[in-house]
Amino acid sequence: MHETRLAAVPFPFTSTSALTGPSVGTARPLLLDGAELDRVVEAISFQFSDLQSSQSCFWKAAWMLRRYGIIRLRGAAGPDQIHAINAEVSQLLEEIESTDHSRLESLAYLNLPERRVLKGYNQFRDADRAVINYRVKRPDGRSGSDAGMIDIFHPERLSETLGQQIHGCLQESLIQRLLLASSLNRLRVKCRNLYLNQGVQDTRSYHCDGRSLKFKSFVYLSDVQSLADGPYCFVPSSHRRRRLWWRNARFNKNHGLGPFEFSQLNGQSAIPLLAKAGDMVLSSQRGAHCGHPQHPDAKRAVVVNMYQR
Ligand SMILES: O=C(O)CCC(=O)C(=O)O
Ligand SMILES: [Fe+2]
Repeated sequence: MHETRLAAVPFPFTSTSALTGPSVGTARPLLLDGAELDRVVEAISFQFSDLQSSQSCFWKAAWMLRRYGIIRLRGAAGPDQIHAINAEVSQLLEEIESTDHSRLESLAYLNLPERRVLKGYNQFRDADRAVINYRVKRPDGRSGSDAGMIDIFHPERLSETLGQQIHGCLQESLIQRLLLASSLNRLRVKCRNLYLNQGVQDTRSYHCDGRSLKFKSFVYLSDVQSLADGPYCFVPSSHRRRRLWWRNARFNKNHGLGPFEFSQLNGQSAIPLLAKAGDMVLSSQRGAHCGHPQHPDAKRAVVVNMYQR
């Protein structure tokens, strides 16, 4: 069944669409594509409604997540839900891009390119209001800045309507049960985000979000059909490969890179998680992942939920 289909992917993979990047001495994985990609992603895909109605589907999904570190859940949110949330998000985006921020400033921290009020992930995560964080180029010019991305922390606090819609599509109680079955740990929701990417090209390369047990669920609000749309990418099973992590950590230390970069992924393969609006990707953040650089005209919107102990 699923397991054999995934395991049957030949090594090394034949795909040629590796990401290319400017960073010196780093080696990216090959990105699967075509029929090979379809086969691998189908094997880790489940209908969200089957997860709710079938115990065996639920346990299979939990097991696949444990083994591969990533699954795709089709139809976590319905078309009406997605349509409604997108209407709210586009109004919000219009307001962010306008010159009048008085209303937004009264209910959120606005971290705009020319005016930073909060600094660093922990301050954003622990803020008492929503944070609208406009990612900018790094002062030292290093790559991977996600410049141009609007990363909204705690978007559910921006309005009651948006709050209800976000809670509706995140399906937290089922995901928490699934994570318990998969990781044997009770995980809590630590932070919700809304990623708004419009032609973001300088995305951070492969990395993990630390070494502790952490999962993210990504509900796509827009169809992500090709690499140009900037899909989430993941190296299957990398969350459990300690030696791969040590090899990367050693290289990073010797070359002045951060400990959580996956800079040495030569010979590995990654999958871009193409999916439709309403689908959810559930991922172990210990694994090697990145957002693929977008075409300058492409747009992507994702609701993100972070689970930790
Ligand atoms: O933009 C993306 O798809 C990935 C961002 C990322 O690295 C993360 O959410 O941990
Ligand atoms: Fe990440």
